[in-house]
Formats: sequence, structure tokens, C-alpha cells
Amino acid sequence: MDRPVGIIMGSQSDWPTMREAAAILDELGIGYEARIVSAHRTPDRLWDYGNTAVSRGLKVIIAGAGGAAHLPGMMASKTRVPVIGVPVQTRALSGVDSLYSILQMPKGYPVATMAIGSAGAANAGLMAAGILAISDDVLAQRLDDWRSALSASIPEEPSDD
Ligand code: RP5
Repeated sequence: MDRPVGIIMGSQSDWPTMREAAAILDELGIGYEARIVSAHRTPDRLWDYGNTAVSRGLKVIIAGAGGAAHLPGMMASKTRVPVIGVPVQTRALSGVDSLYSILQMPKGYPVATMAIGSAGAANAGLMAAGILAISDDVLAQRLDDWRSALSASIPEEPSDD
């Protein structure tokens, strides 16, 4: 299977959050790779990943990190492949630190920043799917069906159960 999406994260401890993005890609039949690439602990790995992203055929990168979350922004500065940032929730500051670290990029190197935590990771998967669906009609239909199914699953009235 083709792997157009790269899911990268700063630490193994980010995987419980980032696998929500992977789960969406699995549901939609989109190929991906998942790698630990830390801006601080493995900067050479970050450099290599960014330098080779285009030539390896990556179309979207989903990058999650927590705390001093420099990975998404640094990756955006190394490659023109669109980067979707996921602020991982932290214990000390609840992920607001991660959010601000990812969101406030200087002009020229954008990161499409999602919500904090697992909802943000799932939405990153859906955002990647939407980008890929621009040039893939089969995926576009699958994404439309996924969205319709979610809408249909929402009851009109609340229940006590
Ligand atoms: C960041 O530091 C990672 O993205 C992670 O969210 C956070 C904590 O990492 P660990 O100390 O759990 O490895 O670089």
C-alpha cells in the first residue's frame, strides 16, 4: 500500500494520542507510517525526515508533540509537505503549552494546528484525508460516507442511559 501520510511524534508517550490519527487513516484505508522523531532528543532524525519527505512521496505530515512542542514547526521549516500539528495534552499545563508552541508560527512556515489531545489527533487524520481527497475521487466518496455516518449516528433527543 502507498503511504502518503507520515505520522511523527516527539516521544513514545505521545502514541496513545497520535494513534487516534492512525485509527482514522485505517478506517479510511489511507496508508501511513508512524515514527518517533524528537526535535530535541533526535534532531538529526528530524533533519533527515524533513529532507527526504518529498522524495519519499509523503503528501501530508501529521506531527504531534507536547510541552515545548517544536517538532511540527521545525518540520514545517524543513519541508514544503503540509504539516498538521497536534498539541499533546501535558500534565503540567494541560497542553496549553503544546498548543501555543505549535500555533504561533512566523510568517512563511505554516502549521495547521488542531485541538489539544485525542480529538485534535483524530481531526488531523480527517484533515489529511480531506487534503488527499482533493485528487482522489474514491477517497473523497469514502470521506463523504464517513461524515454522513457520523451525522446519522447523532440522536435527535438526549437519553438518560
Ligand atoms: C515532548 O516531550 C514529547 O512530544 C512529549 O509530549 C513530551 C514528553 O516526552 P517524554 O518525557 O514522555 O518522553 O518532546
